[in-house]
Amino acid sequence: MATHEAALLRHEHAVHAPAATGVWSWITTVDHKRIGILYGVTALTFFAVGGIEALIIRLQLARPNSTVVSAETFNALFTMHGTTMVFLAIMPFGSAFFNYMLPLMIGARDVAFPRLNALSYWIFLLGGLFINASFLVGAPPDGGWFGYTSLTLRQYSPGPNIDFWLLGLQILGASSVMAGVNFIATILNMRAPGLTLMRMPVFVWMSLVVQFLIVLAFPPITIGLVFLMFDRFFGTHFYDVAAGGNVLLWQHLFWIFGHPEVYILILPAFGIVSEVLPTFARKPLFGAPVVIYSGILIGFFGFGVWAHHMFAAGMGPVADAAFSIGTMLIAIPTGVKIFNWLATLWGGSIRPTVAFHYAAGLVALFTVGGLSGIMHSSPPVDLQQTDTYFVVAHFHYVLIGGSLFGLLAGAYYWWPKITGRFLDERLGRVQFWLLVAGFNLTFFPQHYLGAIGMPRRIYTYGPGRGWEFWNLMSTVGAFGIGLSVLLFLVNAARSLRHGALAPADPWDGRTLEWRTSSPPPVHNFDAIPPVYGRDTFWREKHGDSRGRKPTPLPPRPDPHGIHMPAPSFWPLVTALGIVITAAGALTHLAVVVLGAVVVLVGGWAFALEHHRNPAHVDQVGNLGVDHRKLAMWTFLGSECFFFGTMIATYLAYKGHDKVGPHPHEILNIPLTTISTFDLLMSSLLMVLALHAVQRGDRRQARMWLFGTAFFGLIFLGFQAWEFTAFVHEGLTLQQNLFGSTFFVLTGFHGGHVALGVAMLLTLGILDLRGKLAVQDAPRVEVVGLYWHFVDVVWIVIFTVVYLIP
Ligand code: HAS
Ligand code: CU
Repeated sequence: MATHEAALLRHEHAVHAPAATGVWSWITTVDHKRIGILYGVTALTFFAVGGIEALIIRLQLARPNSTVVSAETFNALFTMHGTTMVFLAIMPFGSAFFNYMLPLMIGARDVAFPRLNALSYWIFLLGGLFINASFLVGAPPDGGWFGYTSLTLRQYSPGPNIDFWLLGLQILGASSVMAGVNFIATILNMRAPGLTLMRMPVFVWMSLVVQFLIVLAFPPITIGLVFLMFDRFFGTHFYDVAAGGNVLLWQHLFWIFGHPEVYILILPAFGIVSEVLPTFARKPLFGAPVVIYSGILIGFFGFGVWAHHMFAAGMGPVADAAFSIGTMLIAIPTGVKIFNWLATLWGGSIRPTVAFHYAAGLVALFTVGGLSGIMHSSPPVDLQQTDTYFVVAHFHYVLIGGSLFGLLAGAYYWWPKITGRFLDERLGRVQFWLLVAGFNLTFFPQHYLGAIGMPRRIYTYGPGRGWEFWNLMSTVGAFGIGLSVLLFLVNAARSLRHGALAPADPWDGRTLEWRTSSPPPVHNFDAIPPVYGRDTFWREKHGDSRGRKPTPLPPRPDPHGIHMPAPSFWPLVTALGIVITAAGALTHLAVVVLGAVVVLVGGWAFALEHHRNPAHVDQVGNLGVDHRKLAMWTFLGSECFFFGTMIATYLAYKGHDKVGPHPHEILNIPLTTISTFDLLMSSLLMVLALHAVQRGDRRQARMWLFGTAFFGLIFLGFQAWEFTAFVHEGLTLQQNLFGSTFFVLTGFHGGHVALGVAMLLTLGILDLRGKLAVQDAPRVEVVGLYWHFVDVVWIVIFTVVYLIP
């Protein structure tokens, strides 16, 4: 143990080393605060891009028969506007606050996996640039942010436009899931002493719910995109009606993601409002536990209502009724929050700062959008409203009036903490009212336009339908929004130079981030402040409802001293590899191979570096488990949804083939039984390997680790053999639905086995180099968890595909 810690000290930055500066320090940073700033700046930049797209859309629609842009360009504009705003602006704007604030608010020094955190950021940035690079080659995505098939299939969208979109979204999804796993481990496991779950600030809670939504909702859309990719690149039939496919499959997969996504977009804002309103009303949040529970409920219900986006698709009365009721139920936990916020304001002594204005603005404007959502929840009403501007009005009220207002409240609230300077309150107030005016002028008339029949996604309209005036007003309002955003940028730039200096606790705050300097030091807190109730900091300053002040507990110094992780450029290299691979898919196979090599090298360096340089001396956190195990469990939850979606598709398509060969004609059950047995045995070897590492028996550890990998390779050999045999018998990816679903499902499983083998070999090599000691057992355990999981998935696949006739 002693040598292990000495190694740590050698490789990690001493805390009081001066913070590095310059571009290189930002490229290699693993500091959650810097990564948060990177997310924020990137989100603002993409927000400006999406905003310019919106203004061109509004210019085109300002007058009838306008020719500002062509119909094709218009399609690209609304597609890229929606995609950019959702994935590249609002979501990462939330990530900026997760990154910067969550560790501070729970009294941690960083996130659980700082390097993984950097990797998430670089993948996000490069993925966003990748999608936008489509403009440079004149092929921007143009199938809508929802990318409905069949329109997005190769026959109807032959160019690379949709390819940019579907590859870009997969890249962004990977980034989000990694970040989600990281934050779940951080929040659950790295809380300050005494910070029990129910004492966590509501922003932390809402962020936690969001991370679960991300980890569980991204797999279905990823599968949808994988199917689309295979249909477009390899001629499979997932969305091919002529081959027996179902055109609604895409809509289901997209909206199973899409609806939780809207709560991913709104819950961070709800969390921010729950911090800002109590602070500026000088009262505790009314019914804080209820606000937390209702956030969790929104997360749960959010998974059960997706088909309200499909009422017009003809799902039948039973499905319509079920999804309609589910959708209406969501109003209850949401309404609970609204009333709790109002009750918080009731009788408070309010300080109307700009942050407060934005929070209060959310309460009013989000409710308008929420209520129109409830109107769509009734199928007959929705049939009138769907695909009209009424829906456009709905989602801009919730997204701007809700998400953006909440995020701006957070920006004004936390700016002094992040920069050490205040934003100008006077300018902020002008900016606020301009946004309120511009926003309502833009979107309130769209309710009316939709109600009198103006469809969404049309590039122009003829005169004389009564649409001219309100469209013009809407465009005027949009420029008001643009001006307001510009004023925010001016305010930010001025503050960075001349803003008044902010103290540690400028707003008389209640949560832990206000206990450290503004901006905080690299290591966040000199000593982690203890917590003994909700709003501890506030009660220390002002006493409880009877004015009794608790005696502050002394902060507990870190038992091992403070160690911060060292910077690394491997995250950027790995992310580059991913994007090179995607670029290869659009150009040349050689580029794909190059990208894959870069990913492998980056990932490999990442793994070895991680071994030399663990971020935390003590990785066992509040839940009593190692961070890495917690993260792996979370990831496997995500994987369950991944494989679950694929297996469900296989079942849904079973027996729908128009041409043979059929499964029972060619599946070789005896052979697969043997390979299944082989994989099961490998799990046994994995158990032996772990025990050997835990005992410190290096010889045995090596034997069982390589043995497990070897059994995995045998399984892959069987699979390769089986695939070749099928191709000989006439079953290919392109042959029929069975071919498409079979090869993609078992192929992805095989890919997982291959990844597992790679991890096992890495462990084996570490062992050979004498770097797999007893205290590294959790690493082996984590790989073991993955390995067993992949085996269990195979049992399910074997049963479903081979055994059930
Ligand atoms: Fe939505 C479409 C229903 C919340 C975003 N939504 C969209 C789209 C987006 C979006 C982007 O049922 C368009 C996607 C596309 O491109 O096609 N939405 C709801 C409902 C809620 C809701 C019921 N949406 C959001 C949030 C979003 C968002 C949050 C992002 C941030 N939405 C729909 C439906 C569609 C839809 C259909 C499909 C339309 C179509 O045809 O395409 C709820 O979460 C809202 C709950 C909030 C409130 C306000 C506060 C509650 C109070 C309590 C009392 C009120 C009660 C209701 C009890 C309700 C104050 C009484 C009922 C009355 C009518 C008075
Ligand atoms: Cu929805």
